[in-house]
Amino acid sequence: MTAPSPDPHPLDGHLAVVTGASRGIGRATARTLAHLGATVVAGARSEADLAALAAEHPRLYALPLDVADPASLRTFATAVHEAHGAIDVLVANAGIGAFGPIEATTLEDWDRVFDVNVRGTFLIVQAFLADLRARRGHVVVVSSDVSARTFAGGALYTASKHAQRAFARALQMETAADGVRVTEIRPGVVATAFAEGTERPADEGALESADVAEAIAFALMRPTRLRIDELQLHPMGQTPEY
Ligand code: NJP
Repeated sequence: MTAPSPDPHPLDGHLAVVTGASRGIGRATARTLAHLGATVVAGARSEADLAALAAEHPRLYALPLDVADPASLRTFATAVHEAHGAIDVLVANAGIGAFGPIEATTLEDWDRVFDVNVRGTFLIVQAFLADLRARRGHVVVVSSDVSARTFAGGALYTASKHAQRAFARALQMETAADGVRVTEIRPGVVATAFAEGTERPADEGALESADVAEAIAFALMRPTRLRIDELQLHPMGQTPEY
């Protein structure tokens, strides 16, 4: 007797929004979820990159989104609802970094990072929370391994990631009774444009974006009786630390 073959489209019938999907982890996640059967709306500011992504797969759609701009967020949420209806999955991935000593950090740096990483996460979750409650949906917050540790020169970025972690946990507490699952994804170094302005080749010192996308898909595909609160993943070349 042959074993039953696994469902090739386990996310069939799911509608997902992925923020920060024009490159890096978000783009890999949008691709992965579409290949697993989900309909995916990819949001970011780089419209040409989004259009190229949407052209890759019939279940991939793209809409412009600036999570730091409340008006852009409202327009995005309205367009998603009008075109596709209520969402089942929100991957709040859009994020930026800025590093340096506290003396050299400007108020503009501080506001820019918090507006995207913290306020942007709050606003995108709030925009879709009614859907997620109604659909017993799943929120994935891509924070960082530094959401629970810090380092010199990382005050601004790690404070924003600690804030995302606290937000994700409070969100879980407020929505568990409605069957909503919240998963915090905490990657170490990933070979993206994030830190250096150019995509670095993945090696033992960095994860690939697809590694993080697969971790996200794993969390989404668990049976609804269980919830993965957080997943922390590191390249073997990154020094283990606590
Ligand atoms: O970075 P990158 P990653 N509104 O720069 C978008 C976290 N993380 O994939 O708007 C909407 O390749 C931007 O799109 P665009 C990190 O903190 C990373 O590595 O077109 N979207 C792009 O698609 C972040 O939360 C590492 O410029 C906005 C995407 O965000 C997440 O992983 C380690 C936006 C960024 O793509 C994805 O970062 C770690 C806005 N206002 C955590 N601003 C790592 N790479 O090593 C930016 O621990 N985006």
